Amino acid sequence: MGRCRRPSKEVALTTKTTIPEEEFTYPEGTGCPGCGANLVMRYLLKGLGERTILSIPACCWAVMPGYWPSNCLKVPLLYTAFEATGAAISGLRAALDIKGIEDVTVVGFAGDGGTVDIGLQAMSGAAERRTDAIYVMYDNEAYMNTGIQRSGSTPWGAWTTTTPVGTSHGFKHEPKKDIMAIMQAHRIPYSATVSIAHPEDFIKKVEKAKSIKGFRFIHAMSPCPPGWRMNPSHAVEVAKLAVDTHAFPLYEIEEGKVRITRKGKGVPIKEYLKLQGRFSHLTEDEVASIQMAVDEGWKQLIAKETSGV
Ligand SMILES: Cc1ncc(C[n+]2csc(CCOP(=O)(O)OP(=O)(O)O)c2C)c(N)n1
Ligand code: SF4
Ligand SMILES: [Mg+2]
Repeated sequence: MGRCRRPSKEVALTTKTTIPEEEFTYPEGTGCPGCGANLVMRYLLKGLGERTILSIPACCWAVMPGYWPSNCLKVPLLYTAFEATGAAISGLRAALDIKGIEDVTVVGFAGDGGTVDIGLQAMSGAAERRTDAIYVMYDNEAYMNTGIQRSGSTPWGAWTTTTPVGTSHGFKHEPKKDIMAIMQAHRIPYSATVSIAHPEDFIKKVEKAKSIKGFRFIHAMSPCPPGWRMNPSHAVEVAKLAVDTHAFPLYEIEEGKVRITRKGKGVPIKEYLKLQGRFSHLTEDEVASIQMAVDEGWKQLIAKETSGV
């Protein structure tokens, strides 16, 4: 088995873009077709460059780099236990500091389960200690690697294998945890939401995060075709609709100040939901209640931007 290789013929870009051309991932990872997490890693590393060390806990991305000696990442990677990303990046930073290495960015890269649930305490400790690192949560809204179990980040109304439709409990009845608010409560210097449908906004935020010292947090929406029961070719379209419907608004919080970076078109939420089989059981009334919750969330975000906090 050889090392993964990028095809020799590069596709020429015809439109002008600020996206750096250099790649720090190879395309032959073992992710599913249409995996949003693949693009999250690709854009993240374009923004950070090769002086980066990753730490990844148990999750899909623990498998996706490939089997040794293959490796689809051009940067060093330290695997860690499911709950330990915050501790692992604290240790990496301390080791680099002892060696006097200042130009390397330490990155924790974990799924939603490994962040909002099992990894929350380690991450909270690292944030509270102001560990100089970037923590990226790729959010596919369930425990995908082990078979689509619900997480604290699964949205209200979604089917998962542990919230099966047609039983007495039915689909997920609890709302998604607001991880951005949790991180804001830690008073970290920078946090941002990013989308694979808006790579320029994504990479700009990563570059900004890289330029800031202390604990930075990136929340990346990450469509998952098998888990979301959708066509793999719809991954970027679904990510775009998440922004346009305000289901996943794009914004950043710098030193406590909220700034929305993309207003979205206010498309009805049903357009986002209807491309995903995990929501296909919902009644019109249930879709209407999701619309109300999304509208309320958007109103609150605008109010935070206007008030400056
Ligand atoms: C302590 C511990 N509990 C459970 C597991 C099994 N496990 C491995 S990956 C995973 C799911 C991870 O979910 P998430 O963090 O959302 O990442 P995703 O798989 O969705 O990419 C689980 C439950 C484990 N490795 N360690
Ligand atoms: S299960 Fe989902 S997140 Fe995991 S590799 Fe496949 S598409 Fe990506
Ligand atoms: Mg997940």
